[in-house]
Amino acid sequence: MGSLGAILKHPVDIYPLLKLKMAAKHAEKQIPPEPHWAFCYSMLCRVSRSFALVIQQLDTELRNAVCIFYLVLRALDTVEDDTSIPTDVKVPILIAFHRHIYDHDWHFSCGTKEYKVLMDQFHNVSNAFLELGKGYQEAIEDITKRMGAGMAKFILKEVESIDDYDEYCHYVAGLVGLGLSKLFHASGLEDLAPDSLSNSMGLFLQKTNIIRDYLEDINEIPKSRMFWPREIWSKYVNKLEDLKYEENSVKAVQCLNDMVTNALIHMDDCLKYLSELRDPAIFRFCAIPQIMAIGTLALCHNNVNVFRGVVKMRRGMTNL
Ligand code: D9A
Repeated sequence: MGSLGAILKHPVDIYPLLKLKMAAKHAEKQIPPEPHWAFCYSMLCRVSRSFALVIQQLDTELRNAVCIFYLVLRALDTVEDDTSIPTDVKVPILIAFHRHIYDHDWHFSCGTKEYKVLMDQFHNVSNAFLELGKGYQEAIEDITKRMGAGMAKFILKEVESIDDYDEYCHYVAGLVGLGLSKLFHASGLEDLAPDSLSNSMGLFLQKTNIIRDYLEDINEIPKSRMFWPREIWSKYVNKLEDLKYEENSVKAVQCLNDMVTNALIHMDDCLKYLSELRDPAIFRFCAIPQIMAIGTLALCHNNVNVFRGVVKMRRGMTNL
């Protein structure tokens, strides 16, 4: 269905959609005029669909820092995900990434499509990074360093126990929560949130994605790594891929519900985190992804279609 058809089927979406579009138009005028900033914001739109709209909520200075943080993390992800890079090449890049962002002309070609453009033109991101305030730079550097080291560790290690699952999610998502809390603090708009609450913000989003993307990940060629912890799925099946076969539907749904329950543990912390924010723009920026995640979990819960095809919420704003 075309996007206009999708909207007309849900007329109550029209007003909020228009409001968002107008806010986005206004926000566009605040983008710094230099070409490296234009590159960063156009990359953000190409790689992130709804995140690009959500980020428009923020004050200009903080928004620039979050935009660069997001692109640095995406670049790090691109290196981690590229299965064609040999481990002995990949690991040193991940570990040194936090230093590459200070280098005006560092780049490493990898990834595909828009990610390849991001990697090839990475100097635009480092040049924009170097224009951020010191407080923002230090927060981004610290998180990039810890995340790169964590990713390197998990290249050789599989997610077996629930502790491994939480540890992996901490590196790739919990640290994003910690970093954003530091950026909010550096802007002077918020107190520094406790690390454990910031961590939960990331874990809740990441675990929701891992649950939703089961089929996409298990069917990927070349075979991608799986993140459902053995400690959970082994209670129901002998091999993780057995969950997708029709004869195991009952077990699969029980396992799915177990995974959903595990993700819901973080809800308490997320609500606490959100309740302590002061700035309304920062609140919306943080709350929107959480609300999408709750909706996605509700959709996945007890739903065998997670193992049959994509279970995705309708995203009115995505294709406009
Ligand atoms: C976020 Cl800077 C993410 N991740 C998200 C998006 O939200 C979080 C990556 C980089 C940054 C931020 C996010 C937003 C607000 C507050 C947060 C926070 O913490 C306090 O992160 C914890 O998913 C990726 C991780 C989960 C790995 C952290 C939201 C997002 N949504 C997708 C939609 C989708 O279906 O994946 O990116 C999108 O817009 O494409």
